[in-house]
Amino acid sequence: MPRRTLNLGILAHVDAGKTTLTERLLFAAGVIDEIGSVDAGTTQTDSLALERRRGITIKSAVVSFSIEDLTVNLLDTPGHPDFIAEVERVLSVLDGAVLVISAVEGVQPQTRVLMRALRRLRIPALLFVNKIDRAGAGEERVLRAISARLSPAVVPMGSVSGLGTRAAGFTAWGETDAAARVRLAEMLAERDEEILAAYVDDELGVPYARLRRELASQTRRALVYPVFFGSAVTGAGLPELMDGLAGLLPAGTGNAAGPASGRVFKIERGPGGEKLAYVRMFSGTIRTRDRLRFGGEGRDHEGKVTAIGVFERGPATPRTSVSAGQIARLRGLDEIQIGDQIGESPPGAAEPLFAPPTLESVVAARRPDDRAALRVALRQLAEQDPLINVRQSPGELAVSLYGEVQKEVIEATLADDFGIDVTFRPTTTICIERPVGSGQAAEPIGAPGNPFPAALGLRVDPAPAGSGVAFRIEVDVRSVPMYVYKTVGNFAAMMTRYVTRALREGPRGWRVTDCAVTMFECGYISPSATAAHFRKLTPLVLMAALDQAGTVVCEPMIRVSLEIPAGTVTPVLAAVARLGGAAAPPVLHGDIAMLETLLPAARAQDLQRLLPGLTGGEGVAETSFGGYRPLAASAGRAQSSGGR
Ligand SMILES: Nc1nc2c(ncn2[C@@H]2O[C@H](COP(=O)(O)OP(=O)(O)OP(=O)(O)O)[C@@H](O)[C@H]2O)c(=O)[nH]1
Ligand SMILES: [Mg+2]
Repeated sequence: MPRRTLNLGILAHVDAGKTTLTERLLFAAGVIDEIGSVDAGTTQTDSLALERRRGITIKSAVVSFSIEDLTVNLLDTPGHPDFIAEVERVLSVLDGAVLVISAVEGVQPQTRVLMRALRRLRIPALLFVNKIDRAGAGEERVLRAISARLSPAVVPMGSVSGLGTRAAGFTAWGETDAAARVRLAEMLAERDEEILAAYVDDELGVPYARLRRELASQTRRALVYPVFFGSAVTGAGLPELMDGLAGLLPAGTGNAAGPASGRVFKIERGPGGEKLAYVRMFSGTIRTRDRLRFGGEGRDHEGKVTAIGVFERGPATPRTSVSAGQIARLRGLDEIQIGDQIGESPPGAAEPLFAPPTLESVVAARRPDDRAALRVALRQLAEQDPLINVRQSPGELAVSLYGEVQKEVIEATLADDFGIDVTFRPTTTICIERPVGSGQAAEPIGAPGNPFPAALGLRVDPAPAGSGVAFRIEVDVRSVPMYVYKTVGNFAAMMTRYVTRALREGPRGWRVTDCAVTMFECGYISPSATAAHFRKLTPLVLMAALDQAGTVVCEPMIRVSLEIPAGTVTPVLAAVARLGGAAAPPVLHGDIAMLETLLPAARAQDLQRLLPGLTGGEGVAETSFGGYRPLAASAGRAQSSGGR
């Protein structure tokens, strides 16, 4: 019988204990004989020198272990919000997750961000309340916060003894725990008619085995979330959590005979600088020496797999093939990048889950001789790191950023791995441009500005905020050079790619979005017109159309939800006003005040820096992306080449 595989993500707010829990699970499953520690820098995951030095996880990492006939591929993720893009990649390849919550700190801002993502993607998850051995740990308090702030559909799986001491333990409830059984039946009955009918007849009348089956079924459909308690340091609650992994989360064998399809969620360089791609297979089988098609937005490549390492027990083991459900590390695909799809598209191609990076910084080599090397190094980092988006403007290299910690990590990586010392300019905000009106332009064949044997006309219209770019073709198919593009679909795909590329930098120097681009004219002289002519015409025509439409520069906004002591409302509101935000009147819950405000991204960071001082360390800020807002003085036509 083929082994079942569970691809399991470990997610949490920073420092909740993901890496420590990973280590514990590997130990409990017999993969390692000694338990490493994050503080001593000796864990299996967190293997990068920089992670060990800082004691935080920066990159996701994969390790495997077995529970009977089940192989668990565990993906340890970073909790720091600067590395959220790393988590986003991992989410797209998971069968299930463990969301770790500290019993001391309780539900934290990032816990909510991650839970929202799990719910949106309908990823089944177990909640693990960690650190029950630490002074200040809570049980009921944490459960109440979980129900109120994460999901009301949670099922506690047992009770804690010795809370807040080294001897803290967790005991799972069983058939004879009447009160827990009634609560479980009640929760499950909300989503199952049969259980409801039986439960209404007799609270204890539903057979226990039936309840457990229904709990597994509802957990696998991400309708309810079982809650376990324990300690990754002492090992309390670990056997119960492992039973939960094997019994409550979905695991499959997949269709190994189907067409090959997978997704790349991590890229690494091997000791010789060769590229290693971590792929989760959704269907089919890949063998060594197979030629594979892979790519992402606007990229299409082919390459030969030269070696395969499959995750089965601990790190990757050399194998000749990898099949549906498994995770493998592939060698030989030189052009591959993070986020790429292999073969057929896997289900649910990605729409961004989290806010885009709103900050960027110009990076420069300290030694002028390193300039070219820096360009190469950043390109390599961008291939393996979903966070690093490099933008080149004349004479400058800018990287997009989520925050200052990420900046420090990039700086250290460039120094450690590439021997390049860099300086960063102060962080600035990444704006976008939106068209304010409609505009159109055309280059007929033979026009003074058009040296090509091809004609193109494009119109730009504003589209609703957040809608992105839509491209439409409104020309007769007979005006399309079929000898170049073979099919209309192909032509549309290539034109979409040219348009997307041209919109990366608008008249004011920012990415143009929230617009509809319509092609209303097309022509060619056969057989001299080629794809290159349409590619070169597109930015010329589009920029002319955008100049006519006029664009407005918009800055990213962050919604900040604050929970502060009621006594600190006045100074906090004053600070919000100074930073340019307006806040609705605060809502009081006892001695806690809740308020919400919308601030420009850079100002939101200032507020987070000020908050501890303003609230005696008691205030909590939760941030989410609040869309883009026009900069006051920027509407109208472009006057000069740049908005930066
Ligand atoms: N007392 C106690 N300490 C714990 C427990 N789990 C983790 N810790 C400690 O908490 C700190 C953070 O643990 P990590 O495992 O690095 O947390 P993490 O969630 O992986 O952190 P990031 O990956 O950086 O987000 C370390 O000092 C651990 O020793 C626990 O169950 N009990
Ligand atoms: Mg970690």
